[in-house]
Amino acid sequence: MNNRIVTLDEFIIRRQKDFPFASGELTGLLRDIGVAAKIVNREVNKAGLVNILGKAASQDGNASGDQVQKLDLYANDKLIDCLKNSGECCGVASEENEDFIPIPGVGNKTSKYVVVFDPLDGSSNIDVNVSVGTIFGIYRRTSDSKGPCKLEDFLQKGADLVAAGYVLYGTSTLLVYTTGRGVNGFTLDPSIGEFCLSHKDIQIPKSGNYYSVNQGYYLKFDVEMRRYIDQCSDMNLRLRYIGSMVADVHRILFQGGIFVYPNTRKYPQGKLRLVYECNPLSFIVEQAGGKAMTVQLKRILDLEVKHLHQRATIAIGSPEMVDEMKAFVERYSATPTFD
Ligand code: P6P
Repeated sequence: MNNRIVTLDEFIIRRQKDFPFASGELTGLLRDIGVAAKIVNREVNKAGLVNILGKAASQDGNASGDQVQKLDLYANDKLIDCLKNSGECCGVASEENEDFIPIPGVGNKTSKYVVVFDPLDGSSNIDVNVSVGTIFGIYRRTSDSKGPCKLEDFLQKGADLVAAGYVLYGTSTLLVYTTGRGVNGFTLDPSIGEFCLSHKDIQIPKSGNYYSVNQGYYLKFDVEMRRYIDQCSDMNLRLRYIGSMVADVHRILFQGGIFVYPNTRKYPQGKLRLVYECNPLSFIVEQAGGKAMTVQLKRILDLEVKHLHQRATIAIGSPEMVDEMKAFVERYSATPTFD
């Protein structure tokens, strides 16, 4: 077997040939995100040694009301800096910022991409050394390229993503991404400071033995979701829930299973954010052969995006298991559902 090292940079450049009209901007953008991931990884790995653990000074939380961790803000700043310096992106939207951030062009160069990201998803786990992750999505801007980016550039459906990926800071640091031609994974080799191709053409198992849901909210779910979760338990599936969506979905991408975050009284629209959690991860999982829909049976990537921090319910994972969940909702739902 050819075990020659293929770095992320080399792979991205090689894949650029797949896009006959590629001008190299997307390539540059993906490489810059890789650099940001290495910088964030360095701090995540030594978070306990420097004063970036714990809660940030600002007590008012972020746009989603979550308590902000110091490392969240560090990761956010580093991603924004890298994307600003890349010259390949004309704006970013982050979970940590209420509004999008226009990035002025360098010279008379006008970039044609915008980037959405959750800089450090699952950050409540940081202080207890549990895996956290960065999630990103890339859109081609729709606004007039002569001016600054506009809100419309960020409110595109997930189906219009040109690329999406995540970085999982776990026992090793893994970057997984897609540009719509399959999903590939790269493990960071600290000895050479490069992400190296480690998981080529990832395909999600058609079914699996894991289900991932916050069982603590069971009684707060609608009856059809409770019945579906009962069925998972009756089938002796194994419950795995870390409270970090990137880590939970990553397990399912590699080993099969389903991750579900239904609506509850506290989160009637669902808790997870559509723009920078559900859409990018759904693009990746669909590209790997999986499915992702709301628990109201709408395909995640087809959802209208009305505002940056919009929430959604989600059931994502192995195609056969998402279909089973769909069958449950159709059978038990109090109100008939129509496609
Ligand atoms: P709960 C982390 O805050 C996050 O956004 C996702 O990464 C994770 O899946 C979910 O929220 C956990 O939410 O309500 O189960 O603690």
